[in-house]
Amino acid sequence: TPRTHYTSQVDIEQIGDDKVTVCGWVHEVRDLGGICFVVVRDREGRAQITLVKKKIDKEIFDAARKLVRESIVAVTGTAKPEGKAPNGYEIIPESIVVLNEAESPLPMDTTGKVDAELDTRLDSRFMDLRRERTTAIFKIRHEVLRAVRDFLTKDGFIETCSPKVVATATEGGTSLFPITYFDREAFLNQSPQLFKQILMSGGLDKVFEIGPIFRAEEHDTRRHLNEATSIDIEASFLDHFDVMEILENMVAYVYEQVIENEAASLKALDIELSVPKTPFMKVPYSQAIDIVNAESEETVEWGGDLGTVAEHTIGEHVFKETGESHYFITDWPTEIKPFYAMPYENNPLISKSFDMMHRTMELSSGAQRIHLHDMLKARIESQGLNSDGFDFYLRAFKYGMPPHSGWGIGCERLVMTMLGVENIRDTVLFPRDRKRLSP
Ligand code: ATP
Ligand code: AMO
Repeated sequence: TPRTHYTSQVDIEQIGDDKVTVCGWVHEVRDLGGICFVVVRDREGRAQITLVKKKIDKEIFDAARKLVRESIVAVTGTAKPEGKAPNGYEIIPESIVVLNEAESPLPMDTTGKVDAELDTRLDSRFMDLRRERTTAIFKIRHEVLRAVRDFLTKDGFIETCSPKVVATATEGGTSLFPITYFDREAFLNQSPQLFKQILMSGGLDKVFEIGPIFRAEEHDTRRHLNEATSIDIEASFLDHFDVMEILENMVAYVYEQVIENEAASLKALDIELSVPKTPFMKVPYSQAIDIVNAESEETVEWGGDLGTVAEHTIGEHVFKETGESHYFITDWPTEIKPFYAMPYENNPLISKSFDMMHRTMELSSGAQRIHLHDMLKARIESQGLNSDGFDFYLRAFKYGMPPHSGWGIGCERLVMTMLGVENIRDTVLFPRDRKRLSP
């Protein structure tokens, strides 16, 4: 019995008396004696199957009453208008084929009536995905990535893939996962950073990548994963201001597209989304620490990193001033940014780097990069790294490397802040954290 329609696609006026077949899960069986309602659920919604005892074949009626919740069925019949049913129609079945019966009791509730713990839901992700809210998050995540690809492709970016098994670290601060690569030590990549820069020497000019990054974060927070999805760009002949503009426009476009194409999912999550206003406010680092020192209990000296309290203080300050959640912190001290960030010519203590922030957390980091070989090598060494390990990278800077800039933004954090999701794990199908290695 091939499916003819998703439950949301059954359009009575168009279909008339033609037969329809919907396939899905038995969401609910309501047996009222003389009448039996079976609700079948698929990815796009639900359909009511109505069986009136007096009007229908006894065999079908008896079989319908005995359907086990969450079993897989294919229902063929004719659709009739019914105002009280989901999507405004009901199906009078001719046949109900059970393709696979579910065991009971179920490992968790899928009706949304009982609020299961995150851990329970993640342990039974296959069941959790049957909840409307969970499906909605992943439909929106799909739309976010689709819109990102669309935006960057239209802007002339080429999608590339970099290796995930690598020999070097790129981002100070977080540690690497070591792996055995035949008889050598290797690591899971923290970022496509070095590879996207090498591609600038190759002349691809503007590239992007959407792929996994691995970070051995020891701590267990609501906003860190050990495997995350990074959206990265790198572009030649552009400076940090140019790529900040690309970033803010991309974020605004992604919001617009989600509003336009995922209205039903937003509704299921009870979210009214508005598009962030561009350009985002730019707060230089020195001003950011003044805000922290004036408006919070914390003191940050020039050159210090910004912790959670600091980020929140600045976020609230910006929100009060602009009514917007997104902003940039620019001109960071060179020493607390990775070696590849370009220092300002007239004041090398600060760099052409930025973080793009949401009121609640960091969303993205980026910079104009050092494109000069000797300067880059010196920066690597001054950060206490052995430049020999970076030979494969440094070579690309010797024979014609254009000036370039780029950024990386975490897909999960983008979705999380957009939807106000409390825990980042809710935006990943199978999250990897300190404790979780399966499913
Ligand atoms: P009813 O009383 O008809 O059972 P309700 O009014 O209590 O429904 P609804 O918001 O209509 O509640 O939906 C109930 C649950 O059905 C949702 O919370 C969700 O778990 C599930 N559901 C609905 N549509 C889908 C879908 N497309 N995919 C997965 N689950 C769904
Ligand atoms: P950074 O280390 O700031 O920059 O990472 C960029 C963005 O990736 C996301 N992210 C994470 N999300 C969830 N869990 C994690 N453990 C995690 N780590 C990072 C965040 C973060 O802002 N190479 C630079 C980018 C560049 O300069 O182009 C980099 O990796 O949203």
